[in-house]
Amino acid sequence: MTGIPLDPVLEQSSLSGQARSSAILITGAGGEVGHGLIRALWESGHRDIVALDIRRLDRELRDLCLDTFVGDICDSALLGRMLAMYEIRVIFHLAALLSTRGEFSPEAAHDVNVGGTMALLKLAAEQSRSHGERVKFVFPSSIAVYGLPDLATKRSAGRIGEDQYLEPTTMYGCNKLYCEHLGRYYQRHYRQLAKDRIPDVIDFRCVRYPGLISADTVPSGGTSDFAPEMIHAAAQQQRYACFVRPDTRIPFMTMPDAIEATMQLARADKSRLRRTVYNLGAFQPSAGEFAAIVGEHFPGAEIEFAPDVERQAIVDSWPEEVDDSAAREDWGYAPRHDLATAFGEYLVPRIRARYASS
Ligand code: AKB
Repeated sequence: MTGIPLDPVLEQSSLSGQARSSAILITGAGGEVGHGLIRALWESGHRDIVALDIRRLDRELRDLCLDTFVGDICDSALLGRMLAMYEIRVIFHLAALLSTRGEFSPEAAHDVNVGGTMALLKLAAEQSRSHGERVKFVFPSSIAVYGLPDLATKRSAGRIGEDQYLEPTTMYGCNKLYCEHLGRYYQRHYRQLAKDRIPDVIDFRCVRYPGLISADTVPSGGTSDFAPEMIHAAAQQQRYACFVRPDTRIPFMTMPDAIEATMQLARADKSRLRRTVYNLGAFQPSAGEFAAIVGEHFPGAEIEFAPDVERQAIVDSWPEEVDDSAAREDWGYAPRHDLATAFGEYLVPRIRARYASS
């Protein structure tokens, strides 16, 4: 099995005396990344996936899960019910309110993004204490943690390393950055003055995704959404008004590469990980270059540029390119798709097939 090193086993529950199945928990399971991750875990042999989402998962995904829960990640009674049934060994904590949506209700974003992560870190620490093995906590962060002060700096900064320009301008970016720190805290310093402290109680691993482009799902609530929206609109012969200028450049990667990288980091030998947080990049077309390629593949595409000042400012604060050399060196990150193969081998054939059959 090429999956996460974790055998489905039955454990004796300390709470109820009943056997509890070992499980991988995925929060935000119904989102774009959740769709791909559940499928990839299933294909690599996992039959121990427990999914949690605020909405009921569609049938196809439910069938790939050992169990599914519908509810809020901040609901401690729900988390308690889950723990009464399952020994959680690995957590992929995907649930989040993204950068655009978060600016309409920043406090709600904080509740979900920070409150939810805190609840799960606590759950992970308690699980580690109860079954005696460190829970692996895999956390996707984002290029939204960066905050370049102005366009001139963005254009001259080159490839941004993990520790540069960390002054995010969105609530989502602030939340992700803080949760990266919380993960590091729980891993290294949690209850550092307590007599019964367990050192390194969780195994926290984090990737910073760039904008993601999936052939199977269309994002909502993000600010990097202009690229996936553009290609999905063109494939359906719909006009698209792009909300950023044509010269806007940020890093992107395909969804299969994001899923593979996330699983690769989860599987990586801990002794090789020099950091808790890793940048990921793959290609960084400008919005204009992206539109031109969409036009080559979908000749009738009608794309106009109608920048939205506020959303433009958010994207202008994100880097043009990230330095992902640490991920490449430490755990072999190597995205399959560059811009040409992303379109030619993945996006165009799959998106065409998707809308041809709908
Ligand atoms: C967003 O646009 O908010 C997300 C992200 C870059 O993390 N896609």
